[in-house]
Amino acid sequence: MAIGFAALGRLSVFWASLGLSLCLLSCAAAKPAALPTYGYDVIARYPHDADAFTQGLFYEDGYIFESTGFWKKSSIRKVELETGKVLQQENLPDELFGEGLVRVGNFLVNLTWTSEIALIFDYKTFELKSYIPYEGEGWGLTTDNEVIYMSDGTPEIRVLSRANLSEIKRIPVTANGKPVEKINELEWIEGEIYANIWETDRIARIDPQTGFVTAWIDLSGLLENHGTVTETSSDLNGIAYDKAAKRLFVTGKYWTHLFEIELTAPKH
Ligand SMILES: [Ca+2]
Repeated sequence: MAIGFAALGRLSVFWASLGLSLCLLSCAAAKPAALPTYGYDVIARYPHDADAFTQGLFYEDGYIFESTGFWKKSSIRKVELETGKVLQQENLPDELFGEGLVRVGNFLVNLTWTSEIALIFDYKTFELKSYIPYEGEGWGLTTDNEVIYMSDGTPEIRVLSRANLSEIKRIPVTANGKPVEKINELEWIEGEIYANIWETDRIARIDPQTGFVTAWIDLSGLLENHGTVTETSSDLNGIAYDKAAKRLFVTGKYWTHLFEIELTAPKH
């Protein structure tokens, strides 16, 4: 029996819909699931030096430790959380642009952006003791008290020895299989690396074993709705964690405030 044009038409519709059904199955499976995105609640806010170009931030011994960048404005600081008052400060030489900061025992390690040296300061006196060279750019630092994690402007996090900053390995950081650019300030929090992503309002939560971003934190509106936007206020940057009280602090470059935040249920 010959198949008429009408029957052919029905067949083509059938095949087309079958193809669509197959695509819905396979195409959905091929497309990676969106990563959960956490929101935030502001728990408290504290004054922050609006002239501090925040590069490194951590909480230790009841104080905020902060490093600042920019030419002729780079420094390391010990700051009183509640008042934002700078209790202790050491300025970097004018030719250095400061970056990340981490404590290693009796020392503070402070990266420089393009000078390829890490400055080693005494933790208590802030006296500059020595420096250690490295290759490439220096961005963020944190530690899990076993090793040091360093970002350098690439989608990789360097893992360094706490003894001498020698490189142990690199962790390629990916989100849904794509390299994550501009990984900036870092914080080790309960087995994860939290990372500011430069020029965004987002923090990535990174699994240090795989380098996979497991979730995002969207901090858009934080300064606008809870602080003061100024002519100079710039990028979100700076994450600190009070391990004992499980308090999470964030701030930004030239921001008027430092915030304690809590994460809210993720949207998928
Ligand atoms: Ca930090």
